[in-house]
Amino acid sequence: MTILQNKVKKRCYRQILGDKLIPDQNLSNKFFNYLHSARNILISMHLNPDGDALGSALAMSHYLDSIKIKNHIVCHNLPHEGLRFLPGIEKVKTFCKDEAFDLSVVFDLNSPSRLGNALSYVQSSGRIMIVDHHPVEQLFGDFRIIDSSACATASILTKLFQMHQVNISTDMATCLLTGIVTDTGNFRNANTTSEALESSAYLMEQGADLTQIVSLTTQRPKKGITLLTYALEHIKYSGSDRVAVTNIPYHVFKSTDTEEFHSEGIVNELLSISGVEYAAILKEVSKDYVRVSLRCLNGLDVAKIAAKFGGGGHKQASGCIIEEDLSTATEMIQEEFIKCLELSISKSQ
Ligand SMILES: [Mn+2]
Repeated sequence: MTILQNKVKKRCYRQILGDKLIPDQNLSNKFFNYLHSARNILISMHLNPDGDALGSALAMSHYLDSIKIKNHIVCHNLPHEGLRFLPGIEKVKTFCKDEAFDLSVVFDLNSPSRLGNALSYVQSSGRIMIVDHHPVEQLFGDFRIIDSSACATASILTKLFQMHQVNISTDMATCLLTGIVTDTGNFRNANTTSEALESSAYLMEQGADLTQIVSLTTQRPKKGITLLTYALEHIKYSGSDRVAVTNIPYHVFKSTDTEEFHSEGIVNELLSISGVEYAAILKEVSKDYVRVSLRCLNGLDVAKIAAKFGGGGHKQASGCIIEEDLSTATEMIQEEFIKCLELSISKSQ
């Protein structure tokens, strides 16, 4: 009985996928033509790489290895501890001695400024291809596949592989599914569309272990719990408790011997508080500036606030940097949230 059910399910997924393959076949053909005619490919992504950027980059590298095309992965930062389980992660470097790349493929990037030190490598290559799902901030590259309705860059890449009938290995599937899992917040964020689930189901069929990926990407190191405790103890509520903002000062990072990545995901805990619509965490990772992560409920928009401070991202999850002291920056964000609340009240009246 169970076996029969599994069979039915599998066939069903393939049918759905067969009907809904986007981007179109033309784009996909071009994409693979460019890849296959290159001899030495540079793979890159945005700085402070997340699961989606790294997952997509590594899946591409595994694919190129399988068809014997030389490739290198260069990123401004090395992957943080929480993502070191990804197969092939040791390939990610912050520099590359290699020279002439005839092609760069850049993932999860909507502005060249977010390449950091990898920009010069990318610019020196013959052709630049971009695969991304963010709203474009600054047009970049010679050939772009951008779908801002996609839950993750990894999900666009999964579709491209499917359209080209690429044999997705277990390692590739693990990398791609990690991208989808992390960008959808374990299938909880508003971008968890039926397509996100279809792609994920397909990747599980190719051997990706969802349970293991979720547990590896959500586990916090002990040090991270110290930061979480601090952040939760210092939440400031405003706007009739519809706004929750917290911050972590520089001295707390120092005294707990932690880095920014240890605080990842804390902002989501703030948004999980019942009644809270807008949430932010401000991290004084350097004495010179404060890094801000913004979140809001579905239907609201924090990307606008991030843009005011020169940042960007998605409507429900954005970030920016503020060059002020921690308390001033915290007040500035609280004020922006209150303005948003007031605007929504006046609109509804
Ligand atoms: Mn992404």
